Amino acid sequence: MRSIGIKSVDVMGSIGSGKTALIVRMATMMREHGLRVGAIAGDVSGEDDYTIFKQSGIVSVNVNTGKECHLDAHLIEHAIEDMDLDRLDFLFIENVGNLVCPADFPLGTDHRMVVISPTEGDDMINKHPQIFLEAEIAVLNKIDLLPYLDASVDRLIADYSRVRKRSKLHLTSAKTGEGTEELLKALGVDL
Ligand SMILES: Nc1nc2c(ncn2[C@@H]2O[C@H](COP(=O)(O)OP(=O)(O)OP(=O)(O)O)[C@@H](O)[C@H]2O)c(=O)[nH]1
Ligand SMILES: [Mg+2]
Ligand SMILES: [Zn+2]
Repeated sequence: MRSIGIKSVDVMGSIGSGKTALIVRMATMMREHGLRVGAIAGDVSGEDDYTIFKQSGIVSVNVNTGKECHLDAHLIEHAIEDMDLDRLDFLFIENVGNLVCPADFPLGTDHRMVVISPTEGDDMINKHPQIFLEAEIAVLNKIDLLPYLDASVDRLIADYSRVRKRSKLHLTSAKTGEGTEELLKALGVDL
């Protein structure tokens, strides 16, 4: 993908943490700035995320993994056969939601990002350090919900800086848009 001048990110993270919502939010911002954005929707089954991407006007391909709980480079190779990559500037690849095996299967993307949210509790980083080691970008999404939850952001930040020294946990809300411009900067997209 790099060889044809298209930037890409593998979006990993827990189930329901807001991977699709973040991609839609960021892709919309990018498109408003004239960038051409595509997305691959990786799910065990169904077309839910694919349909959301399509409805948001994002060039999209659906990949169902069947019994597998992660995408792999071979699946992506086939998925991009169906995409006109020459017409894209940036490709989001939404991985299957889980914090375990996607970490072990790099897809050849420029960036790897992992998304969690405070509704899963504040022990996700401590329980799944490996994926936070593999991904160079980590996101705590749904921060608009923090006032209603007991999850401690301080604990998540402390756990993250222990796992990945000198890296910063990005705080976002796909709902309000907070933190998404900065997250795009981390992905090399300066709007
Ligand atoms: N309040 C709030 N809700 C959010 C936010 N991001 C996503 N949601 C909601 O959380 C639910 C799950 O969001 P998705 O974007 O589908 O999550 P996902 O990580 O793609 O889920 P899977 O693909 O099923 O693993 C949806 O109802 C979203 O509207 C956010 O920042 N704040
Ligand atoms: Mg999704
Ligand atoms: Zn798996």
